[in-house]
Amino acid sequence: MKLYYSHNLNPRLCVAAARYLEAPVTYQRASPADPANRAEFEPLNPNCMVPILQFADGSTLWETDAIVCRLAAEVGSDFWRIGADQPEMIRWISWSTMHLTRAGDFFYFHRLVRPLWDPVDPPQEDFDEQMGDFRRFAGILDKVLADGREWLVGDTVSYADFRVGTVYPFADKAGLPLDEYSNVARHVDRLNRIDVWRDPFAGLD
Ligand SMILES: N[C@@H](CCC(=O)N[C@@H](CS)C(=O)NCC(=O)O)C(=O)O
Repeated sequence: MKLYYSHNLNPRLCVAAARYLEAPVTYQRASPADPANRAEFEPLNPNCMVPILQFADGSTLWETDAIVCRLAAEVGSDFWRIGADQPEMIRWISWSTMHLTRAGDFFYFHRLVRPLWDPVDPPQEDFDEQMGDFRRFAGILDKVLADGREWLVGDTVSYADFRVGTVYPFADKAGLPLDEYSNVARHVDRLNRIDVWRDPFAGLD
């Protein structure tokens, strides 16, 4: 299997998870957003985005969560929870996507990505509104983690932690005030103790 990736938000998460799982994939750096590469990537993923997992027969699976689900099944890991813990993990995946990461992604995009080609910021009110959302959801996560738990689902790290942590590695550069939420900051530290989370691209392009 081949995993196409870039260094951006979701592919970073996917590469970290694949490496954590020690999944049997080869890694291929890609720039699907480059107009010159559209014809190559549109058949692989109609969204023209990475990550993309390609199988030996040429077929593909796209979307980070689906790829991690597939790779965890491949290696038989409970990093992707099954059974009674699965709804709880799905809850955090959904919550991250719809709430914390959605608000954080606004800052990731407008502070790190969009300025590469467009210098014009959206109105300040947009930043204020998104920061209000980000703080609200970071506060909710902080309260959940205040019970002293190390990980979000059970006693070991799961994909719930990786998904909720999607924007953590970019927080400083994106100006996300995670360090003001002490329990979230501890979650950030715990994830950073995992080598492949801290540096998923070690040895890769
Ligand atoms: N919902 C998709 C989102 C994928 C996505 O947004 N990919 C972006 C990076 S975060 C992308 O391919 N951008 C072009 C690039 O990185 O070259 C997923 O979770 O995998």
